[in-house]
Amino acid sequence: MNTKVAIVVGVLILAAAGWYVSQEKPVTPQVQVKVPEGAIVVELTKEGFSPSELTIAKGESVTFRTTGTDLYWPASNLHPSHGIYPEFDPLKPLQPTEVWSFTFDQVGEWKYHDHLAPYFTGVITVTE
Ligand SMILES: [Cu+2]
Repeated sequence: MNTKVAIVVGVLILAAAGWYVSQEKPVTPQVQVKVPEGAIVVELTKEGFSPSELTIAKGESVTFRTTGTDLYWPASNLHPSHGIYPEFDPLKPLQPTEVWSFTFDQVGEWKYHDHLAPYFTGVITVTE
């Protein structure tokens, strides 16, 4: 192998490494900043969740957002462990600019609250 070939191979390896490093890593799909089109939305307002009672079909998603400027955190009862439907929990506070969508694949009557203001409560009924 002559020097020219060695240089070309070296440059190609560096280019490939650079490309690999520059690839965007996948972001957590849970948290979005925009409400998906056609989404079923529950809004946290000054008065609490709206609507506070909602019935959906199994497999449908609900997108939570807030009208306020504080962090919020919709999550399954019971507070503080969220053990009744543990997946129904973003596991961290949401920025007021963030929305969070959750797909309900279990039939039932799922009570929830704002983990940061647990006096705000709601219930989502999931039917077959
Ligand atoms: Cu909680």
